[in-house]
Amino acid sequence: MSSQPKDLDLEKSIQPYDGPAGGWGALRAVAKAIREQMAVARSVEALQRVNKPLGFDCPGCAWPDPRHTSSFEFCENGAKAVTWEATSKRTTPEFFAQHTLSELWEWTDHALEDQGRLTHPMAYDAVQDKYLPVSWDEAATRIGAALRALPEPTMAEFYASGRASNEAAFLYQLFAREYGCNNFPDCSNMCHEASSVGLPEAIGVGKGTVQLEDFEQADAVFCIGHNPGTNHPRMLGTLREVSLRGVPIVVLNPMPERGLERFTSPQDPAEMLTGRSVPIATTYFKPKIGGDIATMKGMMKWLFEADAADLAGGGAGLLDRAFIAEHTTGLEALRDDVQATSWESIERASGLTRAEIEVAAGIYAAAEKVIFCYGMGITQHRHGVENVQQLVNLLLLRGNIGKPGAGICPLRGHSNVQGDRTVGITEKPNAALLDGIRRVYGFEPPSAHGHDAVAAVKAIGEGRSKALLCLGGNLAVAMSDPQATFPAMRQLDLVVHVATKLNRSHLLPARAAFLLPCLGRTEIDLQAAGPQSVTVEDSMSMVHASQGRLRPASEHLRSEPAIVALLARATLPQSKVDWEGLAGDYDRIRDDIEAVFPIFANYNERVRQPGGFHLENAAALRRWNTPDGKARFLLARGLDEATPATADLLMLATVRSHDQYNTTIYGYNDRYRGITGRRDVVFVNPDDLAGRGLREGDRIDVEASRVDGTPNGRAVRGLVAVPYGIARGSVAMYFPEGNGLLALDEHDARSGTPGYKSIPVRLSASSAPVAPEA
Ligand SMILES: Nc1nc2c(c(=O)[nH]1)N[C@H]1C(S)=C(S)[C@@H](COP(=O)(O)OP(=O)(O)OC[C@H]3O[C@@H](n4cnc5c(=O)[nH]c(N)nc54)[C@H](O)[C@@H]3O)O[C@H]1N2
Ligand SMILES: Nc1nc2c(c(=O)[nH]1)N[C@H]1C(S)=C(S)[C@@H](COP(=O)(O)OP(=O)(O)OC[C@H]3O[C@@H](n4cnc5c(=O)[nH]c(N)nc54)[C@H](O)[C@@H]3O)O[C@H]1N2
Ligand SMILES: [Mo]
Repeated sequence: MSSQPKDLDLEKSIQPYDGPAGGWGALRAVAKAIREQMAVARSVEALQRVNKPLGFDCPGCAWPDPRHTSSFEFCENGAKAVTWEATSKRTTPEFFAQHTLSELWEWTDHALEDQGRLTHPMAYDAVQDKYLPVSWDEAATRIGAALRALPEPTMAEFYASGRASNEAAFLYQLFAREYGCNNFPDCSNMCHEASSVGLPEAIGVGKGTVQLEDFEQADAVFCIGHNPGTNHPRMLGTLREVSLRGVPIVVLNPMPERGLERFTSPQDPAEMLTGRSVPIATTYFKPKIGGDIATMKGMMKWLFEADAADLAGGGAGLLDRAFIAEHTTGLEALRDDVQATSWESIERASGLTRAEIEVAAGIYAAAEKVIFCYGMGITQHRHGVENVQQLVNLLLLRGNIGKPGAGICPLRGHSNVQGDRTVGITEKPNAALLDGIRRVYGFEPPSAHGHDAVAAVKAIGEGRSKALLCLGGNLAVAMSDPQATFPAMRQLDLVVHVATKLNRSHLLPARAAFLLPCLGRTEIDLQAAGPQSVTVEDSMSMVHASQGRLRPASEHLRSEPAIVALLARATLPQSKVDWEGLAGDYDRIRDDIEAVFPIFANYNERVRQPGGFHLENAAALRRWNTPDGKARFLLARGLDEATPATADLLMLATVRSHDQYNTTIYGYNDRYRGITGRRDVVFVNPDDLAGRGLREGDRIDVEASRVDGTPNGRAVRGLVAVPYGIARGSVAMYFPEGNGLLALDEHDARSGTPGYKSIPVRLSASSAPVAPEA
């Protein structure tokens, strides 16, 4: 799987990292990525075009750009994402002729993708156990026939990963809906679904309410459960500015993350030459994994107490009473819940002391305008929705939503995951979406709710779904429970992958399997009407154009919109949609998006302005699209999802290394955490390690439990113990290696998000033999 190929010298592979984030280490890493992946000229051309007005949108993350007009903003992991896509390496029909799928299965995830870009449409041949070349037309004809042959359209699943453009995603959902189903498992179901469910209930929109400019006005910023040094590196530039203004940045994260501690900006020649760095966090608290509800309740408890004391002393109080009265409901129930929660239980569940929580709350209360940023450390829990809603509660108490310099800022993952949702990738279509489709296309879209990612994999496993189409991604590896997911995929009648590179999901063939290679963001997309741009929406609802400039990796590649249109035509001979016309001219797709979603008024015109345009966000304007028209304080019962039932249980989170993009493993280093050349590690607090009689470098077994402490039958064995400054009671290992610890039904009850960051585990000396040197 994705562990490094051979056993390594411990001392060389585990060494604390003393430097700042960014700096020369980042430049060296980019030089290495270029050297390994591509000709220098091609890479210079590619990197010069990233996030420019006439360039392409960086596939690295969804952090916005200062108006998309600045000169090249250096970002190590963005550069890695670009070179990985624009690589000179190719995965050709000759490659597939040489390797059976069973053989490729033994390769690492890194090695599979490192073969380079897919060049030809391929179809699986079960007799030879190989992918063989197929023409586009034949592939489409066979796929269309297989889809039409299903007894019910609801037996097909339409997966999407968040890199697809608005145009591709819109056509994809249109295809699925005209075909007759709402089964849209997508990567957000494993990512920010807790935000998509939790935020609308509280504030009426499922997105963040801040824009980049708000960071210039905020007077406190909280970074909760996200690691920008690795996952949103351009955000460090913003946080650096905030820090230089003397504004407090409070971090709540069980792990020390270097990017949140200090940063040397590669954009700043003086810092680069002198080696100076800018401190990021003014205060860094390390709650336990899963301790966020308790931390938020503790901060609210202090706030209510300090508010009462201030009122008693003749002050105006610390709550924003005018805002609360005019805009919210539910305050009394929240206050009762928080007051009924003891400090002792808050300390136990959060892993923080009362004094620490009071410091955090004091900084919060002293600031007029506060932004809360958060990531997977909040959402990927069994109580992800409640986590998100407690953050909102705390913000609402001081009117920190819908005013300049304040708000909630979920850090989205894939570069267009938010846009895909906006244009209709959802298993629960609302009336407006269905009306829009009816009005514009004249067919009756299905209204029954479809499957999210967990439900889709379950349906596949139980034989209720028989076809799976994947617009990008690596569903089988990204999903929890490979023991259940991998065999399920092999039972399908049809699987279709639209992809840029080979990954493990492609090696789980169904009765019929197709691998369809597509253009990437960096490449010229030529259609009937000429070269096309696509559009994407970033984490802050800015929509802008992206146009590739590189020669495509192969002449056989097609664009995602063109592939979706081809499959739709082959599947729906009576279609009411002019697929060919739409795919030939993306302006027409945008006209249709605008017709279905009025929020995109004047889409083509507005997206041609440099920097694009902002999609209106009602909550940011203090218009609350909730049933009672108010922002709502919402309760979370209890304090954390899984106070481990027995003392020997620890809580494990799976996290990303610095050298990966989700299931794409660029390499085996995790520079800021001091790991070189390996991924088979588990980060443990030194006291927790010693308490089990274990030491640095020991091989240990990680056995997973259900929340009640009974084993769930899943384990990862033989990991190397790394003593680390992580909160007590908490351990971390890498994703996807840790996915085997989590059963499919261990997810947030409300949003279906797998509990990737709340896995109760026991650690013990390993019984597994150490893998021999390769
Ligand atoms: N280079 C690179 N960029 C990426 C990605 C990538 O893989 N590589 N992935 C993209 C995607 S799809 C996404 S969703 C984002 C992910 O970006 P992040 O949200 O930063 O993702 P993670 O690495 O999963 O780490 C989350 C952080 O949560 C902390 N954490 C774990 N458990 C808890 C907890 O219980 N409470 C709190 N407060 N913190 C906790 C961890 O210590 C870690 O620092 O990044 C996007 N950008
Ligand atoms: N244990 C654990 N599991 C997790 C997570 C975690 O933190 N812990 N995080 C979850 C999260 S936040 C997410 S978002 C999911 C990610 O799940 P996915 O989005 O399904 O996975 P990726 O690894 O991003 O997909 C990588 C593949 O996308 C394809 N690809 C790349 N670029 C393009 C393109 O432009 N077009 C097309 N068609 N294909 C392309 C390539 O073939 C590549 O192999 O994983 C989730 N799984
Ligand atoms: Mo994500």
